[in-house]
Amino acid sequence: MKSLRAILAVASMVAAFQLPSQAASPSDIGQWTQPFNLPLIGMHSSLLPTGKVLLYSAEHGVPGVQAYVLDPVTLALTEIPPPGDWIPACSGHSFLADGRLLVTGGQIGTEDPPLGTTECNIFNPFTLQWTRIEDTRRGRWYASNITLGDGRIVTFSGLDEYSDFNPDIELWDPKGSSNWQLLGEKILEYYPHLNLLPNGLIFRSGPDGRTETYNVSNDTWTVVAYRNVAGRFDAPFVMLPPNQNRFLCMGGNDKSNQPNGTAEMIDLSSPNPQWTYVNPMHFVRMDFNAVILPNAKVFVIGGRTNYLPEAVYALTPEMFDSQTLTWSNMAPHQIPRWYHSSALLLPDGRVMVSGGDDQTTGEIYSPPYLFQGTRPAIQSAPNIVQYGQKFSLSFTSTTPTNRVALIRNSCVTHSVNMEQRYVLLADLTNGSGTFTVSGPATGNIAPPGYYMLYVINQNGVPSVSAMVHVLPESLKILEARKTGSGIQFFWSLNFADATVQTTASLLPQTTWVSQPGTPAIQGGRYTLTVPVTSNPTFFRLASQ
Ligand SMILES: [Cu+2]
Repeated sequence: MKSLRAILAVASMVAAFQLPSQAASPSDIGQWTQPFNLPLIGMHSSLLPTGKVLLYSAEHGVPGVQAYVLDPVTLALTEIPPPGDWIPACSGHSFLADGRLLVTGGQIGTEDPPLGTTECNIFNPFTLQWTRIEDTRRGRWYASNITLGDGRIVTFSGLDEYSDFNPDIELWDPKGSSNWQLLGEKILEYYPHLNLLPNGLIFRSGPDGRTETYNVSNDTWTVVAYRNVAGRFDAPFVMLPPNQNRFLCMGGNDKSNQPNGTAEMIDLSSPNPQWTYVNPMHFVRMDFNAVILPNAKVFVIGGRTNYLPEAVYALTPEMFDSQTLTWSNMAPHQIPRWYHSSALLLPDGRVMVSGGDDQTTGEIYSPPYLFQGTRPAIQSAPNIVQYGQKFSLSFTSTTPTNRVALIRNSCVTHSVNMEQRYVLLADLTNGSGTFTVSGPATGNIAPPGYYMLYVINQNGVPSVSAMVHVLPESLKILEARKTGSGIQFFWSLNFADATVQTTASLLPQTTWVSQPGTPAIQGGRYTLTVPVTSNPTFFRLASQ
């Protein structure tokens, strides 16, 4: 505690130094809420399909293991204890197509050097339950997950149960019966920086300087280019919107624990892709986060500007303009957000940051666009968006041209956001109205799962988003079986949030009643048995 007080004293000096020299308005630099208390440090943050945030952690400020679901609007908390003695801190995670979060590994005890567990669990955001799945072959502490275009998940790297690097590349198939399937072996640094490319290859852009693609179908790695800065450990990476072939890396350290502030970009669609420097950040940073905003800018938040002999914190976030490639300082936050902090975009366009070792608080940031006039408002959007299929979207906007974009729900830890992805759908003219928009062409452009659908006006002001479910197929009952007590329905694995509804007659139209019960998974499909109380009764599936 003594050293922590010293650190906080330094931090407050830094805060004073970093304040903008002249009073800037929220429409230029945004605005923070007051910090609010949390019962844990926000080491792992995942935006759920319900718009709530799953937070979990262990030690580093609060003894033991903690997991909570936070409503980012009311700040209400629901405790969701992880099962058994599983410690999910320092795990890997990514979303399944049905909105459940698959978590690989974590920690065994509090050993140093750390030991990785083989245990894996799935969190269901609709029932708020953890379910254990197959263990990985070896332990994974600091592993990265990635969701493929067909909804399968691959996990890479981490330390195993003996504290050795785990070379296994393993695949989990929600329809499979032989999980985890070993795809290949390669020693990779902790928390590899992975993005799915539109061509289906995985691009690994760090944290070390050899950047390369991985082909899941034939276990082939191909070097793309070497970065100018070899080591960008403890730093985020971004697939730079709106083009899914441009990548941005910034800050980090080369394992010397001295951070840098440089930034580099690569365009994989060029004939000979090379990393080139762009303008550096105004602050050197390590242990920070990068959040893609609906206006296609990148918000960089937190980190340390110095490590030894005394940690110094960056309290001034920066905004990267993906068009002009320039950085601007934004409003400072109050609490140091460093190692074990996390930040993610909320459905209303704000950004939540929480954690950092010993920091049991969160703060929510309203970017400048929330002070720049009337926001577009979505009047109707579909629940389900299918690949290559047109859908109808109604909204109001005060500007003639408007953009429609999807941003995939984030899950982030240790500076690494394993899901963050911006999908441009349309640039529309004619202001307000009802428009026909096409869904993403393929799963490699938008892996199946939940996304925030935003309408962004020509000044970069976004609507509140609509949560949409991007899928290859629509919601339908696949099979119904008569049982002793009623009818057992089966539907596609993609719909964890579906419920069976009944009605007594279709004409005249009567109320649909949701049937009680939690769907079970059986043979790779969801199922629920509904008692038949009247005859005739009509059935349908409904999703949130
Ligand atoms: Cu850690």
